[in-house]
Amino acid sequence: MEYNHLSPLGWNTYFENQITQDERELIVGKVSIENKTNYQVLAAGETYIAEATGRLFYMAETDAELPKVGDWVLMMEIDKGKAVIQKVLQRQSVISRKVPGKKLEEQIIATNIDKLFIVQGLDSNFNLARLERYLALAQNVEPIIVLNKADLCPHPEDIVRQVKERIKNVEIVVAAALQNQVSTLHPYIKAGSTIAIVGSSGVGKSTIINSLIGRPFMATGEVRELDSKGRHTTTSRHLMLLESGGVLIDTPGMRELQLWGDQYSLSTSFEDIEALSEHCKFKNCTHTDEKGCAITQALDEGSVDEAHWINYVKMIKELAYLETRQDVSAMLERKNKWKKIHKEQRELYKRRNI
Ligand SMILES: Nc1nc2c(ncn2[C@@H]2O[C@H](COP(=O)(O)OP(=O)(O)O)[C@@H](O)[C@H]2O)c(=O)[nH]1
Ligand SMILES: [Mg+2]
Ligand SMILES: [Zn+2]
Repeated sequence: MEYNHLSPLGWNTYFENQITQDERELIVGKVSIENKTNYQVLAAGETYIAEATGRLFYMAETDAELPKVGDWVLMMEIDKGKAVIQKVLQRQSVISRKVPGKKLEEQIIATNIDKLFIVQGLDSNFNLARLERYLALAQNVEPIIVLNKADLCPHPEDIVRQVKERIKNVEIVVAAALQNQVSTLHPYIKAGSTIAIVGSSGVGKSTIINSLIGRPFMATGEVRELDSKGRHTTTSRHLMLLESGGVLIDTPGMRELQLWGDQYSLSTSFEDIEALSEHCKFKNCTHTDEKGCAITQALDEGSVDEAHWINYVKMIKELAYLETRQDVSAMLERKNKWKKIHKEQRELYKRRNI
């Protein structure tokens, strides 16, 4: 099978190298929608409705191992436009959170992402602590903060300055999607590169996508889907290929974003604090009331923002709790091991500026 035609969807040698000789007969596709019982999969010039094989379900230790939007899968055609998914190729990146509620399980938001648009509204929705939390999603992925609804804010530049003071080294753009002012996003959208869009419900994710596509493609506004018991259901994620090149993934608004990861997830939002923590007297310092804590000292001196520190301590606690749970800790270890293997490759991609 020739794979070149898959490159607009983000196909590369990392995936191609995973295909064995025997598997070359199978159809390669990218999961674009996850429905309750099946998937929509984009392949060369054809869209399939596919189910996962029983074997795939049986072999999966956790839900995270089943096909997710963004995954490259190997399929066998069973009828015109119908297929069964036999294998999920190893992912290059994953963005995930803890499932809402008490259960300690990973919920995958999207896979094989290159960039992440983290959207907030420049209205009452704007919240720095929430931005820091969303940035923890961006593992192996380049985050871009998108401040939307600029039309509702008299001085967006003041807010941009506030963000820059607290979050270093992350790009920030301003948009007004309802007015079709999204050109600040264009430089990030490239053929063969996949961008997921995340943010709370109502910040304008779907409006941004419609404006980028140039027509009303996604439903916008108050689209709250309720199941028969009146609970909010997870609306499916949508992956779409832009005519101009580039792949976008719309994700349902998240009411709560609980972390799924290890301390490594905090390095983007809290680079400054993590650097200081190397000077704490105790290795296991909690940065709250220990003597010789470099962070609380910086706090006293006013060189670290108090709200920034409070959010850091809160998120560290949340992650530490996950790591004390043995079953979870094993899963995180697997995620981590995989992360190390691909770190080098990611750096290569960054240099190539994909
Ligand atoms: N004033 C203003 N409203 C916007 C803008 N972008 C989106 N909206 C509105 O915000 C509401 C939620 O937008 P939607 O795209 O559905 O948000 P989503 O839940 O993040 O997908 C809709 O009523 C949009 O018309 C914007 O730039 N300015
Ligand atoms: Mg939406
Ligand atoms: Zn400390």
